[in-house]
Amino acid sequence: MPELSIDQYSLVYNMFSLTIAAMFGTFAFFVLAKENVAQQYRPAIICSSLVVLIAGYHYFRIFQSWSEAYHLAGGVYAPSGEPFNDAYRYVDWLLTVPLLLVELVTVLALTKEKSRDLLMRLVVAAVLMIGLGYPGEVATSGGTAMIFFIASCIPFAYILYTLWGELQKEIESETDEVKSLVSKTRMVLVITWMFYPLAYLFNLAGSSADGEVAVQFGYTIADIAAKCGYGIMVYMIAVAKTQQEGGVVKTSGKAAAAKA
Ligand SMILES: *C/C=C(C)/C=C/C=C(C)/C=C/C1=C(C)CCCC1(C)C
Repeated sequence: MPELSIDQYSLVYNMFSLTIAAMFGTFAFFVLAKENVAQQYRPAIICSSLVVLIAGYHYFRIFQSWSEAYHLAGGVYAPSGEPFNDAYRYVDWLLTVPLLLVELVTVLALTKEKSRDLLMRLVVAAVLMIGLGYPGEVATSGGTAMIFFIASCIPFAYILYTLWGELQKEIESETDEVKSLVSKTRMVLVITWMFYPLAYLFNLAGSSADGEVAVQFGYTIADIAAKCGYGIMVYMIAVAKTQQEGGVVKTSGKAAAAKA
């Protein structure tokens, strides 16, 4: 681990802190706003809230690990000898990446068979992508890291292909508003997800102080966009579909009694 200046160390420290706030803030939003969408879209919002809760917890641990990995000595942050635990990220991805795909498919409320089939394949591909990435991340040889990188890119490409090719057919019958929201959400997914393999390659090139800071900074931005931002877009799809279908049917005790 490279030695860091006070500014470099603090930048990463503050970004981790910001990410914890963003994840838990978005969690509260999803919990409170769930009532604004119709029943059939709530599972998607529940998935979104799980994603940011799980990521918020992991960022808390990453933040602690970062604090313990460095100590201030003579005006610079030197490695304390305690390793910075990057495995939290992979554990986080293993749980949150499949859930992010579930969010998008469930908010569309496709037929049961179609969504089960799509989800099955997307979740398996997501687990393979992360599972194959990890041995490469911890490999000591560049050759091994490269082999696992390529292996992990295969399910990654499959996920992108499935979201564009197959999901496109499924949303043909939606209104223009929903179609455009789904396209934008997918766009956010691709742009933010691209960052992770790029950071992986960047790490392979060796770690300098600037490189380490850039990667950690980039991860936090990508995570906030891919989890909080994307989750809010999924929520917007749910709201649009709810409104088209006549809004949330609010039955107060009295109204329900009158109906019965
Ligand atoms: C919230 C966390 C997200 C959206 C994480 C996404 C992670 C990826 C898309 C990772 C992909 C990888 C490759 C395609 C190849 C190299 C190994 C990985 C795991 C970094």
